[in-house]
Amino acid sequence: MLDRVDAPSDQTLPRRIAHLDMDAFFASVELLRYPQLKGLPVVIGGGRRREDDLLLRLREAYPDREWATDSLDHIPVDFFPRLAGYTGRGVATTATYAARQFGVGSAMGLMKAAKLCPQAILLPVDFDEVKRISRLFKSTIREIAPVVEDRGVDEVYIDFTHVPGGQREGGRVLARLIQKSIFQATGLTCSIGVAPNKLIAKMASEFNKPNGISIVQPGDLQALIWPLPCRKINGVGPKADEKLQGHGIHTIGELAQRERGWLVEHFGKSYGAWLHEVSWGRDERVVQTESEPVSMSRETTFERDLHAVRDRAELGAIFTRLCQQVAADLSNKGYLGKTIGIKLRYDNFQSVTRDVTLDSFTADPATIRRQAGLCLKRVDLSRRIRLLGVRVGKLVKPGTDGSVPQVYSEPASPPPPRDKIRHDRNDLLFPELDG
Ligand code: DCP
Ligand code: MG
Repeated sequence: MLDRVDAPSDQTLPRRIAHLDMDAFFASVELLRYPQLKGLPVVIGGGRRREDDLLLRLREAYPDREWATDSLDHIPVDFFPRLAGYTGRGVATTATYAARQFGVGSAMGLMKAAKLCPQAILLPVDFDEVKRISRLFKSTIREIAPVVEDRGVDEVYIDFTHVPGGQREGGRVLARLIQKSIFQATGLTCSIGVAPNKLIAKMASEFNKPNGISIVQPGDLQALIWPLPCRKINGVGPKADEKLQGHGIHTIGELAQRERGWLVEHFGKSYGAWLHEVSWGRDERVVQTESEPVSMSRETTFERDLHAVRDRAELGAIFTRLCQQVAADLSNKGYLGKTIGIKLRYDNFQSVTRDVTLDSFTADPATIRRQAGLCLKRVDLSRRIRLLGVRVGKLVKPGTDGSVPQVYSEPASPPPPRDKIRHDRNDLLFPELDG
């Protein structure tokens, strides 16, 4: 048989991956409701929105006028609560760009924000509206580019490679179309980075915020990526950054100059090798559409490294919560899983995983916790831990393939073979994980 030699195959197209992130998302959602606040410093924080608070006060202040939810855009700017004089323990979830000019930002205590920008307007978050707009902007993108990976309430990855316009000007043409369509559908702006992979796209979406587009080509690594601080890498947190700084590594370029072997020696086999790859801009992860998850997991990096003995209660509680969260994720998306696993990262950044495959499928939090607890007994718990994760894999979605998998109820298999760790000791460390 002859090979086809005509039209060039799509396979020859270079990968173009976009990361899209909404601008000042929670705050922008509030500005849709109160357009009179556009351009002003607004901080979101201090609790959930109670629909009628503002209206009640308005009716008291201006009893001669009709106030309803459709007249919110007539509320005088002076009527909105200000940050000035704020006392309390509230935290800013986000702030408009006008407020950021005063140094106010996400995760800042509201008392500190009040000192920096007392005139800022303080509004609570409306989660229902945030979720509605989140669904709306994502469905708008999917109509234009079908391969979209959901990364949370206000960000997604999009595979531009095979979408019309996705290669033109490095992806700028398609990015512009998406920005325009989202603005038409929601009234909100977003920023987009287009790059050869997710890792760089994620960094690039921040380059021109707000309402910006940044294009990064493979040849731009040295000029655009290497000057950035290591902390800009999605996956380098404050702890890892501190350790890198301790070795005199401040920028991604400096990281790239270290030998892979040196990084592995100091940061562990998997994290060290990963650091090396990312510093050279390499990342092969595909854009994972929601329809076919391979596994679901939850993990958390602790505020401080925890020890299995000294922080037993705290660690046990976190572990249980992770199991409950994974179980909830499974139920919410309608999945059951067969493989339960854990991941630990020690204080020296070395990671270990353990898993067990059950005889039948489950989404039951207690079962997941029990099995994950057994996995935990197979690892070294004498060292301090910086990260803990729980994963459920081998997923099925009952009803999608005509078969209904049996739901797991009781342990069907004996505990996995014991390895060199002393279990009597770990039993002692995590007695509450046995139940
Ligand atoms: N958020 C939160 N707590 C944080 C950070 C963010 O609740 N510590 C919420 C509020 C943000 C939303 O998540 O509006 C999205 O987070 P981003 O980091 O994307 O921040 P913004 O969209 O607000 O701003 P930016 O324009 O920098 O993306
Ligand atoms: Mg955002």
